[in-house]
Amino acid sequence: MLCVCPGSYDPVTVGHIDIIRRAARLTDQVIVAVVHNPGKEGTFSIEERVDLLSESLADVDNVRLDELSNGLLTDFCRDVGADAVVKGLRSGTDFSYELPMALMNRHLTGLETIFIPGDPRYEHVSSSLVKEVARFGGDVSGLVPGPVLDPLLHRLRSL
Ligand code: COD
Repeated sequence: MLCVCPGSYDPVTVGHIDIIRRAARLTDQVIVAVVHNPGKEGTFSIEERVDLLSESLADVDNVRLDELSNGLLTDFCRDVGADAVVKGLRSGTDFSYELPMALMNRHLTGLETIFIPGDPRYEHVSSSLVKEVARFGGDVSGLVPGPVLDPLLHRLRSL
């Protein structure tokens, strides 16, 4: 089975990594698709996000990285031959956000979405909160993978 884990990953957090690693244990191959949101200026470029993910997942054999710019996830999944999308759920709020997308993707091409419950240890972890805490000097070590910490602090200092 081939699954796609799509997201903004700006930057990748320990919550994302937990879901991707668990998806990789359940399936033959995982493609992590870094999605470019045309309406949103990112903290990291798509290429930088791919590099940080790649370093953070270097020990997982059946994961590869790809980019999705300006297109539908359903088209991307059809092109790579994916069987399903895998998403992490932290809370009911995540579910309310994710369910309409899952239903729309199924409506468009029949693409199924598999939800994995997030590890409660990372329930409070999101890319946006990590950036906010780091920007104001809070300790975010342990919330992002090792390879992300220095580039994140460096980038936020230069903004
Ligand atoms: N624990 C568990 N799961 C987590 C955690 C955590 N701490 N943090 C994040 N996650 C999960 C999220 O719930 C999500 O499933 C995934 O990780 C990625 O999260 P983000 O925040 O990096 O990415 P999003 O939510 O911005 O990604 C949205 C997409 C880019 C996937 C979506 O907009 C999309 O599919 N866009 C492509 C265009 C398209 O097809 N649009 C129509 C959709 S119907």
